Amino acid sequence: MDKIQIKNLEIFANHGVFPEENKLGQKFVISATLYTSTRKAGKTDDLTASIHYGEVSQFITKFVQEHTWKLLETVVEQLAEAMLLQIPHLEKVELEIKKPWAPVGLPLETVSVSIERGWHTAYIAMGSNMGDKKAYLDMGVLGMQLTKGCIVEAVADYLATEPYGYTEQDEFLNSVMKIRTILPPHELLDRLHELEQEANRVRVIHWGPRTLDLDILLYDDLILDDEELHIPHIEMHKRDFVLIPLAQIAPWVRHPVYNQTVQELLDRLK
Ligand code: PH2
Ligand code: MG
Ligand code: MG
Repeated sequence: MDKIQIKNLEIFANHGVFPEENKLGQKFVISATLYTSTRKAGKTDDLTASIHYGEVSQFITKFVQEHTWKLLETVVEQLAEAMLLQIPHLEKVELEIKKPWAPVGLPLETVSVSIERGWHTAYIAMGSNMGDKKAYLDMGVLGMQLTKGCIVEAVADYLATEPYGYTEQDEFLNSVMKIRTILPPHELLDRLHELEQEANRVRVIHWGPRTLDLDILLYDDLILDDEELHIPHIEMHKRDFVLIPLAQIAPWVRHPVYNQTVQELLDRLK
């Protein structure tokens, strides 16, 4: 992706673990790489189609001066989040913060912390088979819309489906939403669990009746497997109640393990 770079922006601020650092202040040096498509601005010569590096430099300076944190880690984490939330067209940012006067008492040049943060695209499956099912799916969508760092970009039509797996239960209402998020996978999962709790979900039988079930299907083209999370969702290619709504909003999206599009997976299941 194209990038715009700001190198070695000097800012006098008060971050540090020692109280003297907070009181006296010192020099911080920040470099930022802004990932964005410069194509449109490059063809039209229109600054509003790109990112104004002057304004970003002002933004960084103001932000770093108006807070006081102990750790460089916190400064760059908070700064990256604020930049991604507030700067239009910014897809990803790399930040480095250096402290040339770090009170280490040894002849070093600088200490620094560097991170990379960005926006991701995820698809979330929704299911409900208790109470006012439509209202529960609506709660899932609204809950995501109200989550900081999450934007709901599309919601598939709600679909009534027969229970799959454990069949002695009421029929489901299912859907899938497409979101943009700056949350990493496990933080997104925690947020989905909170929304399930807010919908009064009680886990009784595995795969049993539920007010609201929210599952991560895909997260960019990430493949991740650990105790808590499997991405892509392990069963998604076998479930028409997932593939039908997903194919409505993202037929061309490719499953990173099976290397087939959602439409191909659905056609194969039929
Ligand atoms: N979810 C399950 C198990 N079975 N069947 C349908 N039709 N829809 C679901 O969302 C569903 C299911 C476990 O998450
Ligand atoms: Mg599920
Ligand atoms: Mg679930």
